[in-house]
Amino acid sequence: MTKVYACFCTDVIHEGHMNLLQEATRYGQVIVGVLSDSATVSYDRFPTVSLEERIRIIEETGLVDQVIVQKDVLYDDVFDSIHPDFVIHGDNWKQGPMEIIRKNVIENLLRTGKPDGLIEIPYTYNENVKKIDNRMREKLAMPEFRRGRLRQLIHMRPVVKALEVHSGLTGLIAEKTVVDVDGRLDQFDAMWISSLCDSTAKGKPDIELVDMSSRIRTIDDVMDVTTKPIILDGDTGGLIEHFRYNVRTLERMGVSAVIIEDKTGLKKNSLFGTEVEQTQDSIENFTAKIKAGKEALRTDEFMIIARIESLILDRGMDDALKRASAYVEAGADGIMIHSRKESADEIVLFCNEFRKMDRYTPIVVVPTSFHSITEDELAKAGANIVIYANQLTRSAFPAMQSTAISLLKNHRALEIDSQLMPFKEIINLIDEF
Ligand code: SPV
Ligand code: MG
Repeated sequence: MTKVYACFCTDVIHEGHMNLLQEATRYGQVIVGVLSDSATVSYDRFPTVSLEERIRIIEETGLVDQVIVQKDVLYDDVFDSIHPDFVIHGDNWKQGPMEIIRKNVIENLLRTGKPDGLIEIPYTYNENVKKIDNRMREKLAMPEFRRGRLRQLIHMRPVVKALEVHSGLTGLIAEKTVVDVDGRLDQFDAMWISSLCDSTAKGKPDIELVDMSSRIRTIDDVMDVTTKPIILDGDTGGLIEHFRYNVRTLERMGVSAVIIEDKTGLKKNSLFGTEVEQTQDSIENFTAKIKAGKEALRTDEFMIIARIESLILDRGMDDALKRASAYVEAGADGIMIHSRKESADEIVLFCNEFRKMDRYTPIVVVPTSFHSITEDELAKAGANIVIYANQLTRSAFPAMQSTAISLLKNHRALEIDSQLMPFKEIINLIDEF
């Protein structure tokens, strides 16, 4: 019998899906592939219901002969296993990132001798569908749904990629940027609220001067318009007595992790290294801080990640590894190892050595100065989270400065205009409810 195939990555069935399935039944036996969790996360948003539930809602439409799990956003495996005669999809995939999926389907249809096998039907996007879409996004943004997702992503992604954000707008860039590279779709998994960039955005130095109330304000701005998990750069974590309260607040807000660094006294940014005076905390005090934070938690979702500054402060690999063991022993849910060398050698060595003693505790790295190593190479070394900690701020600042210079030099806006994004495009980023 003729087979018609459709891939679904939805958590809710609406009239648009029903129309598509009705149409599919006209062509033959209907097979639906429900996109797996990890494939969904790689190109769309995090599912709000389980894979089993997503399969169940498709079966309940009564219009489908068979449901399978599609493990990749591209259709090669589907063609090899199911041999569909037709693929049906809404015409919304003709533009934007989904274009490469459409191209992949067309290539597969040609490869399997079905050049007329593509059925595209007008995509349904009315007020009701928009409302359902918004509701799913709002659910993902709720603290109880957002908080645990970092832990989940660590198991679902080869490496979790976090982008620095310090405002609603930068949050939207992290949330919505999707690219196709070499025929695959990719996007950021999480957001990093950097102390350096949050301070810089306020024109202040990165010395814990921007206090927790202000950092919370930034988190709130970001949370208001995004759904992805948030990792907060918690500086030194401050006094143990304060850290307890702050952990409780962050957990309640739906932040997924806080990373605290083992420094004490006046904190300076790590990229200054030993050029400025910086004091590393004692293992004893820092482990007490980790323990106090862990005791304050009310869920097992929130992560307290301990950041080791031994390589930054030229204290050596042995010191870094000794601290890593002590911090994990104290309850740290992850280890961040930092370096300001251009070569990633010491980071890779740390990861390799740490993995010999600990196979599972997540490792976080921040490839700012060792920027030529790729995410794949870091993942192979044993890293689980890669944070792009300041690149958005460093690209925005020179762009804004050159605009200011051009306006002053030319006494008008004409000369710079071709470099500027039309406001309409910026507005498109912003959701209206
Ligand atoms: C930050 O982004 O504020 C960090 C990472 O702490 S670094 O600037 O590299 O120290
Ligand atoms: Mg910082």
